Amino acid sequence: MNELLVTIIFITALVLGVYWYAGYSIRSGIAVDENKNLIPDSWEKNFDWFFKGRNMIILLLGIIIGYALGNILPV
Ligand SMILES: [Ca+2]
Repeated sequence: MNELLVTIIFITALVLGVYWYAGYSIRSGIAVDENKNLIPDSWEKNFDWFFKGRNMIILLLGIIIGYALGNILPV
């Protein structure tokens, strides 16, 4: 169970890192964002769902972490 939690936290950090990098790359001019929707245009074609579902994905990861913690920590 502990390995599962570490894996989930790692995945969450990775996902948040990608969201952060998307914003960072636009602000710093590494990526082009012609339509100003804060998604690098080169990512939009393939990873549109990843940004559209952003709130849902973060919520889901939070629930999974909470659930895993609830199973690990003694009550
Ligand atoms: Ca864009």
